[in-house]
Amino acid sequence: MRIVEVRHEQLRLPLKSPFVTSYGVLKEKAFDLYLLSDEQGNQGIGELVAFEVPDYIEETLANSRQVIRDFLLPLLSDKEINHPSEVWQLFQGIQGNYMAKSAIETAVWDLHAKRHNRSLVTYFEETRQKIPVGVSVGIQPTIADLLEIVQNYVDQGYQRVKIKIAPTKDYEPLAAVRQKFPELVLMADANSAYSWEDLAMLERLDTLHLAMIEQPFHQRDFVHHQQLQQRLQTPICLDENIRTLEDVQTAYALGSCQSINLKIPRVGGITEALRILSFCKEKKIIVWLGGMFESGVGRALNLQFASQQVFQFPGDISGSNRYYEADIVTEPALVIDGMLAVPQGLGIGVDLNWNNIKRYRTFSDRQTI
Ligand code: OSB
Ligand code: MG
Repeated sequence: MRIVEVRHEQLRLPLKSPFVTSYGVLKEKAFDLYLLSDEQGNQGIGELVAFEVPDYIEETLANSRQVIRDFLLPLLSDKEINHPSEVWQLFQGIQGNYMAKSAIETAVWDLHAKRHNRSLVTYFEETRQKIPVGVSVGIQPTIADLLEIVQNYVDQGYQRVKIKIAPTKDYEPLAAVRQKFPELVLMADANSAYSWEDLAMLERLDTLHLAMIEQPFHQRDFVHHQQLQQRLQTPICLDENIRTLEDVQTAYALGSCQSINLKIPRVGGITEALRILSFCKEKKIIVWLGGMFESGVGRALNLQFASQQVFQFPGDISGSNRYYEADIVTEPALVIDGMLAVPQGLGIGVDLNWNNIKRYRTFSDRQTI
């Protein structure tokens, strides 16, 4: 198979409500789609999820676009690709830029599956048709607001609730949620907002029976996560620290965490995500699938990948209506009894809603490669 044409769509979807984390406020999600065509006219789609501001990790939407245009697409030009994992190999000479690589690599997986009349799940082991889902709740102005929002998600059937924390918005809101929902599978995500000086607060969180505490310290810091894990009963989960299998191996060797938030785009695509998954299985590391406010395209990909049995802990894949009024696929993901169904069609299993793409599009072009 050869990639002969690339269509690039830039979009901007308004969020239903602003999402507040320790690093900032998100009001709308800008993202791009890359539609790759082969010489037979089959088409695969990948979503570029990088944020406009380099606050979560260092990549931005603008620099990912540039890396895709100037370095990644030229590497595909005139190449015969027999299996999508070969793209991972082709991209090895380009350092970092995981989200850029993932946008293209996942499009090739979708394309390969469609070309061979397969659903993406057929490339994975031990898959399920429905997966249990969780939700990530941003920092709220008041504890009353937070309790109301959590109640709302619990009523909708979400099986796990993650709450964003930041200094001064941590123990009290979490304790209030725990008191009102004693049995809830509850966790906190700090997005790197703390340092070792905050040990006393983190030890107080340890009394709340949290399922895990996600990324308390800096995204390059394996050492203090290890020292913290030694002092806490609550499992530490790493998100921003993990870009490659080698990062997971480092965390495992040191004992920096007991759990990994795996995001396909943060590790450069499906091939690397599969390598990480098999290491986690072997070492019995709790692994769950995170999210990046994906549109229906990235969400469909996440659903295909999360269909694997190894994902027992409900991740951050929520119903489309948790994020957006309207989505850009014809059948947006809908939570029923705390579960999302894995789309059944070929490839990632969803079709684009072109009316909505036109409505939210900010730029579009196509090139032959
Ligand atoms: O830290 O997991 C995170 C969203 C964007 C960037 C980073 C994170 C998140 C979330 C929400 O927590 C995940 C989602 O619901 O898509
Ligand atoms: Mg996180």
